Amino acid sequence: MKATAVAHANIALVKYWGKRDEARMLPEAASLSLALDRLRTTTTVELGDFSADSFTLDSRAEDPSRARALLDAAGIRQRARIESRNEFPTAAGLASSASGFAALAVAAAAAAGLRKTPEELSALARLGSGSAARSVPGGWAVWENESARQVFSPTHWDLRFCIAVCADGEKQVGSRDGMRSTRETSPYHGAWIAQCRRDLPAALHLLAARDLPGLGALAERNALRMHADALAADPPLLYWQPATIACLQALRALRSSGVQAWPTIDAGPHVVAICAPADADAVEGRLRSVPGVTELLRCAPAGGATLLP
Ligand code: 2P0
Repeated sequence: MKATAVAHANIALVKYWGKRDEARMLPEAASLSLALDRLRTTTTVELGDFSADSFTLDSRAEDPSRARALLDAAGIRQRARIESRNEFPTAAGLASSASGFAALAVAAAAAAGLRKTPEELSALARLGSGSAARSVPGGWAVWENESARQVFSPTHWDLRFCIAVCADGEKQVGSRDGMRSTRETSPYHGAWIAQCRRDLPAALHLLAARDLPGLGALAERNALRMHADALAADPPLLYWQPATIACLQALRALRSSGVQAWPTIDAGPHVVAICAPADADAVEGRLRSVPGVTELLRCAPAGGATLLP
């Protein structure tokens, strides 16, 4: 009746920005991501005869309706008491919904005594948040339809992801509304989706070959094209802060001095620099000196969602 699971958020190198089916939470194009060790969420689900569902995130009460939709989809009718803890700054807008819904799916199924395959758990997590589908298998994961699958293990390639936190506070437009508005109003959206379909096979090839300059440059282009699509929405979606652009310039300058590091940016202001472990000190040192960067978080590859004993 009670279970606890841990999951890691992920960063996409080929991003998901647009649904082909909103009700079923299916993406227009496939995406590729890596789970990150320090972006960890622990969620406990207790099922019982409570008067109502409750959901706390870092001890603050939150609306349980998205969690309830996931439980309903799993056939769980009992009321749930859900407690979730993030080991990273949620307020800074790092992608906590991916790790949160992945941990919730795994913990809820276990609490209800349901036997589900990894694919079924990934599909369940997707109903909470699309990117959560990729946090269930963890490692390098591809999500195309109902569920995501791991395509390379976290040990395939020892990389570092240095997250430069570029603003405090929640972002103004959430991903769900942002991608809907972009899909409906951006004249570039068709080109963005077509590009993602070309980027995925190329990225998998570069990933198999552990080609950092190739994959890093692809990830930077993919992220900037996603933002170009969002910038072209009506009303425009501008997720960046001055520090975001300063980080992009800093990484460009680092590369011209021989340090190999490439940026990616989700639907928010933070910059995630991809580099080899040997270069992580130099990358972090440079990003830390950028005005407006408030925090740096160095992450390594992580695995999938797991149940705690
Ligand atoms: C990604 N993002 O691939 C992209 C890149 C943000 C930018 O997945 O509506 O929270 O719950 O499916 O998964 C964030 O979107 O949106 C996201 P919903 P989600 O990581």
